[in-house]
Amino acid sequence: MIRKTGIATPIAKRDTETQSFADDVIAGLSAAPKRIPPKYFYDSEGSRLFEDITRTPEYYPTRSEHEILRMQAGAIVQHFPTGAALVEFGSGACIKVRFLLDAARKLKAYVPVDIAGEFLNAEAAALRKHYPGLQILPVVADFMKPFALPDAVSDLPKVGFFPGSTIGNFEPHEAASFLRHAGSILGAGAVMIVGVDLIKDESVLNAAYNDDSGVTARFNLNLLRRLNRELAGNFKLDGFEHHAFYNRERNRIEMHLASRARQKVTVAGSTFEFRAGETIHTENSYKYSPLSFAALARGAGWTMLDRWSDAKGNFAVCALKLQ
Ligand code: SAH
Ligand code: AVI
Repeated sequence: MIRKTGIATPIAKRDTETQSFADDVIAGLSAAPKRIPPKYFYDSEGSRLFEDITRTPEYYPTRSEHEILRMQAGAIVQHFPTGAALVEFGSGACIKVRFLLDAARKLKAYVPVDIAGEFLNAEAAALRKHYPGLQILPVVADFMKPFALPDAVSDLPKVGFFPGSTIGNFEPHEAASFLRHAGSILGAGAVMIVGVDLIKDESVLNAAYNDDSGVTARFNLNLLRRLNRELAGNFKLDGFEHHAFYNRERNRIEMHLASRARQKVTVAGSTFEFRAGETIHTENSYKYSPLSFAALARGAGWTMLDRWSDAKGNFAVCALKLQ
């Protein structure tokens, strides 16, 4: 950061959510290399753009996970206790859960948890029409922080659902702390169903995050729009470009926004200088082997009960049990 503008900030009274967004952005853009946490992709437009990504021909994870859930829903729900509440972390458009809701007739409640509140409430309302007998109790929360489940499910056994390989967007140590935290939210004896993207040919991975239609680039650049709108930023959208590549040493896709020229940008009342080519690191998407994921889960207190893959071996859905 090169200076504080000293303006009594254009965001007259920041609510706590906006304040922690501003704090994270100032801390991330003051760091070297610059970074912003990926959870900030998901304003309503970002959530819609993510859904568009899942429909691109290059983005295989969603199709692979759908194939597994379609073929194996019956086997997966065998692990659910009768009368359980299903708690989904990062539920997005609540599409994948329908495979489980259709197969698990004896669920008492579904609790979708997501940071994108407006999108979550709209998707939960749409789901209620399809499952009139099921209690659908959305919770708007950052799932990395402590949050409470609705009172209506406190006495029910819990099953966690964390699809999409969203776990890959954490650093491995954060993934382990998330799993521990999820265990304490779900309680003793809990089962959790987790989607994990697998290590594979680099050309497949690079294509999935560099689709020809440019949707992933729009998803990445939408973060700058959000910074301009919510934190009084003055990012020029054509001043940055989408970069995504597989880092084979660390088994992760990295997404960045690269500055096309030397420039200064003001956001959240602070000004930051960019060199030409300098990037903001916006996301990691870690890929695991079945063994490396089982080891990570074990270290966080979960035993792998079962695992299913799609026919191409692109993706895995894992059933974990709290030790
Ligand atoms: N589960 C869906 C959506 C995946 S996109 C699928 O598999 O297709 C990732 C989702 O996680 C988004 O809906 C995003 O809003 C949510 N998310 C990301 N970080 C989050 C956080 N820290 N707390 C709560 N939700 C988060
Ligand atoms: C939500 N998450 C698992 C996606 C991923 O693949 O890491 C987000 C995404 N980023 C770019 N394309 C999709």
